[in-house]
Amino acid sequence: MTKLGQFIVVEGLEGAGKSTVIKAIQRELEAHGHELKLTREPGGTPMAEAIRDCVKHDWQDEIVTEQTELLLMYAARSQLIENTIKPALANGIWVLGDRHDWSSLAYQGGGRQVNLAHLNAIRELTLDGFTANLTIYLDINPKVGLSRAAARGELDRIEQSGLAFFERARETYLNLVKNSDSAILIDAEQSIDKVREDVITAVRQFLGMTE
Ligand code: Z5A
Repeated sequence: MTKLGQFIVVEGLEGAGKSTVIKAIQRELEAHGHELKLTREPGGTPMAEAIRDCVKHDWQDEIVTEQTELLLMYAARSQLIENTIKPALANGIWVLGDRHDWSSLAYQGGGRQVNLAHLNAIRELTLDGFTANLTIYLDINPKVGLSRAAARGELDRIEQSGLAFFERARETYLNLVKNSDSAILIDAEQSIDKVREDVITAVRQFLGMTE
């Protein structure tokens, strides 16, 4: 029988260094002989990528309501889970995700402060208990993260949400890590090399538990 793949997710605010550490994790997992599928959220299937364009776009005079933003995030997630993540895991392929459900809890739940009962109802509908095996949360002060993101060019619609929004999102992430036994916090304000080193140590520990 094929051994199931594992789902590892990297989470964090903008500029935390997710893209940077994902490359290092990819190398590590492949060196251990795991076939790997990379995903990003929102996105990762043709339809979910179209939703990503839609949700990041600045619609100028048309207000994107909190409800629309929330529903689009979970619509994209449902497409990705059912079409890509679950089939990969069932075939023994590991999945490495750039963001997943915690992003919605942090940004829509914490940042936008959407009604939590509604958020949980949509989560239940979409996820039905599906969850990552390991979440690596890169913790960064939003001022530092946003200045890194801004140095790369113009900020997108969500990135323009203001500091208080990102402070609430960070607070939510910190609570999620505190209450999870499958997540690890990495200090993302350290040098890139030290962040990479800490992340690889965490991944090796996880590999030790699964191999
Ligand atoms: N979103 C949401 O609201 N709800 C949801 O459910 C989901 C997402 C799934 C996705 O945009 C947006 O959607 C995101 C959350 C929202 N928006 N906001 N705001 P994205 O995928 O385009 O953006 P991102 O995920 O935030 O990616 P990012 O800004 O590229 O961040 P990153 O991948 O963590 O950072 P990076 O590209 O690795 O590094 C950024 C820069 O910092 C780069 O120049 C690096 O060289 C530099 N860097 C990285 N690490 C360091 C260290 N340690 N020191 C110094 N410099 C560093």
